[in-house]
Amino acid sequence: MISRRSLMLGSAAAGLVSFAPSAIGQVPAVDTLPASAPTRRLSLTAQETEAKLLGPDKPATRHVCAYDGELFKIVRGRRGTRLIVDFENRLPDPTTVHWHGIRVPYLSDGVAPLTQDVVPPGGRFSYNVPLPDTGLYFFHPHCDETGQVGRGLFALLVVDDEAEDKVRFDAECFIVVKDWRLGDDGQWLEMSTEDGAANAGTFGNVRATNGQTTAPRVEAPAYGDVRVRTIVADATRVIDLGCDTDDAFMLAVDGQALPPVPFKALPDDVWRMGPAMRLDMQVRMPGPGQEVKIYDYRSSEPYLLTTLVAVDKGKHPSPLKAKALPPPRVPLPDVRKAKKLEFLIQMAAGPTIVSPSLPADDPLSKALVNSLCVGKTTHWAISRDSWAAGDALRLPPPLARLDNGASYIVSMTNVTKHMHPMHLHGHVFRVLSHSKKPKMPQYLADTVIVEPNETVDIAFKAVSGNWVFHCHILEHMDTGLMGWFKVA
Ligand SMILES: [Cu+2]
Repeated sequence: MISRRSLMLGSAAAGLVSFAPSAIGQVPAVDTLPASAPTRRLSLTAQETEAKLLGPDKPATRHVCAYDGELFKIVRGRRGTRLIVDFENRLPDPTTVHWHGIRVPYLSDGVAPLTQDVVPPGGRFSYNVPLPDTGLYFFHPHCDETGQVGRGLFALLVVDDEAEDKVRFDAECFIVVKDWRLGDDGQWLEMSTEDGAANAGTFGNVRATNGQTTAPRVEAPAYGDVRVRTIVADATRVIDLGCDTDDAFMLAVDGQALPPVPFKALPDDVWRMGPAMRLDMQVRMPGPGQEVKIYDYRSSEPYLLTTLVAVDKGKHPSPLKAKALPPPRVPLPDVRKAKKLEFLIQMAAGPTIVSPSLPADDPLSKALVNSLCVGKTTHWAISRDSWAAGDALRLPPPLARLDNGASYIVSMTNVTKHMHPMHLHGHVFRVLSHSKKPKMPQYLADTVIVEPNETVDIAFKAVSGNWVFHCHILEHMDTGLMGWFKVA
């Protein structure tokens, strides 16, 4: 398989496309752990493999992408430790690694060209990944993300710590929502379509949980409490997560604990999750032989994600009690002193897109994005500015220049017909309000859905770095729905 990108990489290597992140203007990088923090070295490769994605008796799929050749890999680390990740790209295409939701120094954020150049085939890059916060995270490429994540390139990163260990669960269960785009012959279909990119995204035609086309059945102790940890790793799909028992609580959003919320207290008894969003929940198991079913209720027919099967492990019925996780340790914004920035999420309107002009000596006015990591066309914009795409390879100016340590409210209004899960790199933000959902609990997150005709306000304490802010429906990002903040 020779892709457009590998052909283009030939030109890049020949110097026809040249760009170094240094031209953007580097700012001080902030490390979120002390230099004395214990360090663990981790080798990581991105590589191709084969897998039977359609089922055991169906043809195997070639050119599956996976870290260390292992689909749905789970990496676990202790809070307060630092991972030094020696990454090697064994794919035939350039790539990078982005540590989603982890507060890394921005030079390890994995965004070409803002924080690093692409890692070419055969290339290496060392990432400094401090783990200052517990929770469920993941990592994935930030170059040709639609194609590479679409073919399986991501892994879960679970950060545990002693305070959390004390909140004992009887079992832990992971639900990874990730569909495939495959023909009957088991080979990949085109990951992106023009129609999808300009609308809700291109959906997978084979639904799967943890890579399996039939919902996993997971045994758990009868009368026990299961920690169910769900992530939407799909590029497109938005789910309404819920279950068929009232004995369930929401414990953490995007890894950040909140006071437990009973599912039955949520609007429609579900939690809406778009691409990249995570949820930790507690489910109380019924008696031996009985089941709890976890569904995506957004499908026309509820789609079964996982069945928990209660097995007798000698536990007896006990009063239901929510298991609160230790509170988050992320820096919180001072909302009263925060400066408010307002943005529109909109369709790109071709020639009407204008960028504020920059002084001619500003390096940004010359900065070009490496064409390897951008989409073919532009459909979307943030306040009239689109990320580079197609032949328009100029890096847009920052959405705003922010001060390190200052608090900001970012108010996003979605004037499109589609929802957009917006992700801010390098920060965990407080979700202040959803204009269409006044009864939402208070929570922290790194990705938040903005519904059509909705305004969502988030607040955060800015950390020095060049940080992108984008829609996590990957085709929307590839076709313009990305901007960046310069924090210095
Ligand atoms: Cu979007």
